[in-house]
Amino acid sequence: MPHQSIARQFFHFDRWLGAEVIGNGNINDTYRITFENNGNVSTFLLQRLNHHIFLQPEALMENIRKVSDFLAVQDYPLQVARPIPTLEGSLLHVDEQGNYWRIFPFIPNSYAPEGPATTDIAFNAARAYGAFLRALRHFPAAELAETIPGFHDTDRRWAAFEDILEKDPVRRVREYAAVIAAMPEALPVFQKISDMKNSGALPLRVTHNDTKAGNILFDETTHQALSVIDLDTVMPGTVLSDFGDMVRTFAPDRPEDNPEQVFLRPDIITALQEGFLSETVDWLTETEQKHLLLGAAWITGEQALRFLTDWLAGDVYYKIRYPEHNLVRARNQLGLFRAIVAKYT
Ligand code: GN1
Ligand code: MG
Repeated sequence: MPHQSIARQFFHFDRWLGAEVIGNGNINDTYRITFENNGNVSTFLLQRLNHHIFLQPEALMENIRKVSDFLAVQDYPLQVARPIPTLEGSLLHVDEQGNYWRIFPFIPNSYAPEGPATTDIAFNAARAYGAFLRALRHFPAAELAETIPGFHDTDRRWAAFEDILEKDPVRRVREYAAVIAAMPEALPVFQKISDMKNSGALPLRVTHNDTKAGNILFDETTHQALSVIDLDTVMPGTVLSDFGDMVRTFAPDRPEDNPEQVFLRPDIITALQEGFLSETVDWLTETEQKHLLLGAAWITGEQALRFLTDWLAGDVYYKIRYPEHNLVRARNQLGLFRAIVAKYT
């Protein structure tokens, strides 16, 4: 019973009631665990942090601790799921295999809107992510470790792509030449973003960096946003990518791994803009506000590049559920990228 013995590093309890897999993250493994103590049943979220991707688990947890503590004393309308320490006071338990485990409170009666959401949900999600950024705008960014160096640096990601093309470790380059040939379509967008970052036109702020639809919890009954979750990549960045990842995941009419052609839903984009700006219009610069949709093109092109790179690398980063999963994702994101560029840039 590995999950039980891990849970016992964090809590004393009389009776173990079980663990079940929840969510569909591409990186970490997440379980809902339940146990009973003195007749009371408790539920928590247990997660194995992927330390092959997050190379400094302790620094990552320190980031989450600092950000959660900070949010707790801000005028911030959402719940904060603060990590729960082990009985020894550490935010991580390392098991005998060298896996890193952590526990968060479980937010009951909630759901994450994976798959096409309504305009109401999109508006509320964008407002919640906006409130998150607003609450963090005076957080001392220098106190945060970079949990994945160059996470949204497309110059670096492009170099990694070229490196894989050259090494061709699983011999996929020749067969997939057509999709590879489409990738440079994203370069002008990447270049614009890099230029704006380098010239200082985009202020460096504390951002979430993974603002997908699945990282926000809604109340099952009221359908109001409850909590922004997954703080693993909170670090200095630009708000363009946070707005962009919302467009990438809320606006399409199908999920990122659907093999059919993707269509954009313009009413969702409008709802995202309205929700986001309702929390940010008074403190974002004009340049930031003007380029939010360039952020959508950027982050979608980057996601296509990341999936394609992983496909060509032999599926070493994202979890896959079938052999061509990363290829399907890459094609889907390329289609979405084209749709965004055609209509919004
Ligand atoms: C990963 O694991 P998850 O679903 O939270 C990835 C994001 C991608 C996303 C694509 C650390 O997020 O950057 O946008 O998959 N997280 C990391 O679905 O790489
Ligand atoms: Mg994540």
